[in-house]
Amino acid sequence: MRQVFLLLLFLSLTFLCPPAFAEDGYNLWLKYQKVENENRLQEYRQVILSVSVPGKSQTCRIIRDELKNGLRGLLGKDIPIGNSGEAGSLIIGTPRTSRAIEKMSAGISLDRLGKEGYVIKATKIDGKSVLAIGANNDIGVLYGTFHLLRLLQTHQSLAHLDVNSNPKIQYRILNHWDNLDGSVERGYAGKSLWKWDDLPGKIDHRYYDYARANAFLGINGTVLNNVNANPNILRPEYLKKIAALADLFRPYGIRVFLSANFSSPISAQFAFEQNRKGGIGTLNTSDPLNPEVQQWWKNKVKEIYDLIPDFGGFLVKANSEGMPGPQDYQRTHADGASMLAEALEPYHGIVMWRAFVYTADVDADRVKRAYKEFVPLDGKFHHHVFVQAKNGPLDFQPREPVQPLFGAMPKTPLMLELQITQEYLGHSTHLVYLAPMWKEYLQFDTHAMGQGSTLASIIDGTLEHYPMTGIAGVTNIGDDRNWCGHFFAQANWYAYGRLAWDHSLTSEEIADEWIRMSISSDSVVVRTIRLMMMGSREACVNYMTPLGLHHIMQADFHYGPGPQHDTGREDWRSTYYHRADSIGLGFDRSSTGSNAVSQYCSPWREMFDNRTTCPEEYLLWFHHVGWSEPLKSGKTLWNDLCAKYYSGTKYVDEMIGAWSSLEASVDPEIYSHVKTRLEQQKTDAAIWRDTCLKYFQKFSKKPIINPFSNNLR
Ligand code: BDP
Repeated sequence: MRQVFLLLLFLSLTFLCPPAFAEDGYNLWLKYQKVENENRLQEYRQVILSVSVPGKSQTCRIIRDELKNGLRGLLGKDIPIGNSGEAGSLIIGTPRTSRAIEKMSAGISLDRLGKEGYVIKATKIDGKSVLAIGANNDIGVLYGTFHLLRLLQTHQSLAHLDVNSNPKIQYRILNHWDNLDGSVERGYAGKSLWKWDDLPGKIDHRYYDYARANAFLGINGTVLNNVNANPNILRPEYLKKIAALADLFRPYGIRVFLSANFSSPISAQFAFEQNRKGGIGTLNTSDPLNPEVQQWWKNKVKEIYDLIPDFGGFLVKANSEGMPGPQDYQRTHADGASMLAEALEPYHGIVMWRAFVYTADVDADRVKRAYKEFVPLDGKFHHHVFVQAKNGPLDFQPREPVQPLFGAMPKTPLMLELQITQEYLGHSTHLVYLAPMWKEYLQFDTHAMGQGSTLASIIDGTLEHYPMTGIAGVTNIGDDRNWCGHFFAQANWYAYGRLAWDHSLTSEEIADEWIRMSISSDSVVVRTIRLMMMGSREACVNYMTPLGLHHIMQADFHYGPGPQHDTGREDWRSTYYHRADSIGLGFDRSSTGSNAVSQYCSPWREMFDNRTTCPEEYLLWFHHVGWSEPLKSGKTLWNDLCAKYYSGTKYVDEMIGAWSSLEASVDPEIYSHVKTRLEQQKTDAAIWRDTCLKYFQKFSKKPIINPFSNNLR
């Protein structure tokens, strides 16, 4: 009897009194902790007395479950949730599912909300004060519900609420670089989430939580596999597994896409005989102009849609880093992409064709190659094709100038590819908040159509009126218990999703939301952590690659410094990029150098070209600068370089100090997890600084100066 009592006591303590924090980070932004602010709690309890979510769809069921769970946690009590009738102080639905919403929509038009938008309004229906969430479709209602849960989790007032939200970008996609063997290319958070051996029979509960977390942000598509695509993903046995995931994600508004290998139609036997990479078909070619190849893809696409009626389409890395592509048959990227798009068009599927190409014959300067290959193809792609380009012309470096393709292909919808996983920014060891970096790109004014031609306005279609718009983020998600390895890396997944929905949000706003939902709403905690996060990317640039340096990391692993690394390929070795010599440092891409500046619109072209007007954050990207030349700081290049490296590592010390000051205010498990990683970051940032400075010193022959201690080394 006593044992039973103890067991009951244990169970009630475990399940009825959730800890103040979900210590292991599993719950992401879905923690739904009880609102600590007493005034707010009372306000919420008065406004939300009962909820009505009519509707029979799975999405409506999901909304009811999420609200039941969320409101119980936040309000600390059970709120009745009805699924029919109109009674409720919180009414949620579409004009089709709810008469009250129908009445409300007579006053405010829901038309302009489109398929995914929603309104949240404190209003009167039939003389009764209610809070209403209305949308045209269940998915919009789900997004509106998550918006309300965000407001509650961040303790916002509900009085006079009048929210009108509509995504600025249509395709908001995650790109998983997950391999079929469970490994994740550039993944630093464990193995792949997708348990291929268990699917389709066994469904891991995490798939639901993945879908919830993404729907919370409005992410509406996911590419399940690596761009270095294994053709086997298109075999019937895998398609069944993929269909199981698609079924599960559908009610959350998430469509499934796949990376396709361009050689898929080729038979393995033929490939073997030819000593090339083969596919899963029966043909001996994958030439996009070959009718048999075209038919093979049409059949494959039909097979996919028979299983997954809302399949999104293909992501393709072709003729890049050893991947097969149309150029193997002297065809163009447009030929290859359009052939696939034709097969997908009847089902409304799309192709995301990557512009990450850098064939050496195109130009001696690697960063010019994508532009040179793709701009001449503008207007030649099928209308279901996106060209997907990384934010910079090289490869997700801590800082690059913008990829000049943006603005140069007005007839082709360009999709922006960002990297959430920190391949070049300290993996899941370094605390680096990426929103400020993404904002730097999104707000960059390309001047493609005069002033105001921001990258954001290009990809959201407002500038060039693209018929479809999209953004992709290479995920940092794995099967680690906390999903992202570093607890703070969750903020990058969060920020990507929020910016994909609304790129006008500020990095600070997004950080605030994330901190409040994930760590604490205490104002000192929020302020301290926000400050840590906001400067963390610039610090990373400073201790890795300041002043426009790039690609000087360790070969392959891409974590530590490797200013001398030589992988044998000219355009992969770091000396190719930094060009340190006895005179100075940097790659001359000016009009008298590689002339990469010519790919930018005026006035950037001229500004970048001129050593004195080139923004210093890109200085060594565009210029070879003498060691003793003065910079804007008044210091010589060499001394400024030292100062930047030291300021980067100093920032990590400051983050450690700031984090330590919060020891008593944050969950102990999260505290020590982050503390340990910050200490490692400190060690590794110093290695970056010292390795790079000592290496460059061999050329500059000048003393290393730490401006913060006046030490000479
Ligand atoms: C590079 C990565 C490599 C990817 C490639 C890509 O190092 O693993 O396959 O980009 O984007 O940054 O295709």
